[in-house]
Amino acid sequence: MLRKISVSLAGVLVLALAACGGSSSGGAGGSSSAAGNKPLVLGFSQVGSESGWRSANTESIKSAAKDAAVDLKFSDAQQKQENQIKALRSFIQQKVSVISFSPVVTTGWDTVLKEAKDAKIPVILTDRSVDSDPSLYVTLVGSDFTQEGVKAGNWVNKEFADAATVNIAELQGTTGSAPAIERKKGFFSVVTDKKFNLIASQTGDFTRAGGKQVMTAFLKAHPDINLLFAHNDDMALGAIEAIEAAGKVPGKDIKIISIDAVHDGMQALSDGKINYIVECSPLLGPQLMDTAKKVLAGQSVEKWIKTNESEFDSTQAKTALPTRKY
Ligand code: GYE
Repeated sequence: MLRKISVSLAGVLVLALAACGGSSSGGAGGSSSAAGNKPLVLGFSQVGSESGWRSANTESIKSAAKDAAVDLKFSDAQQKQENQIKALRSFIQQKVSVISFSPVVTTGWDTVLKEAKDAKIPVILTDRSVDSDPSLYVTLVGSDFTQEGVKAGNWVNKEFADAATVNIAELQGTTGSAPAIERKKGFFSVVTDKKFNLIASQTGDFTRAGGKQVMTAFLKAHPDINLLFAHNDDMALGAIEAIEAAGKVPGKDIKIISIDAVHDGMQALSDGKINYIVECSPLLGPQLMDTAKKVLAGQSVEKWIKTNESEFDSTQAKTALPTRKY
């Protein structure tokens, strides 16, 4: 009888200890909350899930938050600015420590950014920039899209060095977004020779379905396209389906250059269906967590924390594919 009681007492003790341990280490940043520091709460408004790039970016942000013991409030705007503005306002109401977002378009942010500033919540832009007064955000963690366009254009100049005329079709990213504006600008700042004719240019909204639909229409109206410049891999992949459906050979009858270097794009490049890809890295999570911590600690950070990126032809894609993370 006595033995029975002591055994069950021990059981209660074990349970009680486990419960204690659970509460002090539970949740993000458990050990720091035990020490009295609240975990950093990051409100993040994502553009949507329009592309392979975006999925990899979301995954990078979520896993980096976990690794850094950051309490992430993640919201998906489904490519709508009004949803992003709503999410930002809700983060302000919740008094998060830091707000970050990847702005779907460059314009229309002044009011909500001022609201965040008034609430003394620092804002870090990820991936895409805005055209607001730079004092309304702390920094931008992301790529140089103009430079990506320039790299794409430099390849085109080399590839078509001996051609007499080149008819170009362009699949633009989301209208009004920083990558669509800047990639176009960079590309046509170097693709300037008179032999280049831009015969078709329209948005495919960075999606595979958009790329396929717009390219199908392009092919009907213009049987003489020599080159497709797609602002991202997903639209190029959609366009490949349209080109094949029209009985043409992507990568041969129509050369294709795109930007991102996500897994499926790299596969098409290694198969010879895309001819060249300029890399844009979606793995911004660790840099974002790092920057958020620095900003909260009062340390100064660069106004633009740029991402390092490379470029790939078919041979380089074959080498890179097996170890590619996204
Ligand atoms: O290139 C595209 C995505 O903003 C850099 O958005 C990003 C772009 C990326 O949908 O695939």
